[in-house]
Amino acid sequence: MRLTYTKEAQSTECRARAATIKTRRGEIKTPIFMPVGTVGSVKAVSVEDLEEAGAQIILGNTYHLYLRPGTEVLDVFGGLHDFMKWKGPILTDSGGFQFFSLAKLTKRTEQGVSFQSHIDGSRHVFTPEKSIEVQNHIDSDIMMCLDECTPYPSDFKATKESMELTTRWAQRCYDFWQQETDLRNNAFGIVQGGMYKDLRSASVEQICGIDFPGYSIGGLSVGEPKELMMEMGEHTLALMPEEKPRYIMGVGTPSDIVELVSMGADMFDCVMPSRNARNGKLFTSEGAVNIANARYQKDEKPLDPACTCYTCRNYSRAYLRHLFKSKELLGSRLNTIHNIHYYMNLVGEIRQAIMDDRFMEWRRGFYAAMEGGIQ
Ligand code: PRF
Ligand code: ZN
Repeated sequence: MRLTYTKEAQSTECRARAATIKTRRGEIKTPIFMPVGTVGSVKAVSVEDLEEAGAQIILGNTYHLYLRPGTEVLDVFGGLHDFMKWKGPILTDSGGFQFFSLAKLTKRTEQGVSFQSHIDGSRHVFTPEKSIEVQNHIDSDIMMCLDECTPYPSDFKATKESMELTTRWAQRCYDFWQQETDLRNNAFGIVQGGMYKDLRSASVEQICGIDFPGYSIGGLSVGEPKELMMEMGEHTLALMPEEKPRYIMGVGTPSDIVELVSMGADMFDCVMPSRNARNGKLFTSEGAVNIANARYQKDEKPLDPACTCYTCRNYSRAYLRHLFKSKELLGSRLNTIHNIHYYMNLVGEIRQAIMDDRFMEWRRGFYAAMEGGIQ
């Protein structure tokens, strides 16, 4: 089933918008944050924890799931959903990004990418067609095209060549999806173009010229200064179609999300809430907290008095600090529950503010509450 995107509100002060995306596995209310479940688990938490935190759609990684457990195991369960027991929509990244960050001896040709597994050193080849084929076995509701995330910094010529390769691969992904699958799931194109506005414009023209049900922006938050990321994001978002979802890959901090929503973005994913949780870095309505800090040793208050998550309803800062200092596994779980709840609550508040056309006012309050400690 091809997903539908129905806009429900448009801010009169900025480009922020709220919508409902309908997939065959349920609705997604945007703007949305998607927790990252790389290998078929959002690290440290259960599907029930995710549901209680308000997650609507989660992310999986084709590179990881292909290497382990592999499509033969997933086929026994008819895909990832029944394997991990998550009933809602799943989006899978194509592998394009992970090859370059994780795999060894990566070699890219026109045909695709050959790489060595980071797990056992075995050699594999991924083509655009193969990536969609594997994602079709995973049975993710949204499959991403194989792309090349251009490193930062890269010169104009290298960025242009890389961006044009991503376009050719996107067309091959589209053709395979249309001709070799039953179209029960959706494929999204990925815009690249590095830090060059004319290449971003050209990429939008090429990628959004292919009739995907949605589009994403890749190649941001790869080491560039924040202002440059925002400049590229704003430029690119403004050129993308109005009537389809816009997804920013691998971004970002709470304030990144607030800013990119104001520029017209709908979907986000990032390991930040889950990874930071395991490192004791917790997001609160008053700014970031490092739970290891000695000031919390005897603190009986909940982590964030304004938070309604399971962790904040039941436990003290002192206990969370103790679990973290003792490297207890429960600490990772409780911290992850809180941080994911924080992100889901953040996008929920943003959405409500857009629906009420008071997003800019809400944004001022969001920054004021941080007391200068912007996160
Ligand atoms: N491409 C893909 N996945 C990604 C990225 C990308 O450029 C990024 C960059 N922020 C994160 N994840 N396929
Ligand atoms: Zn909480």
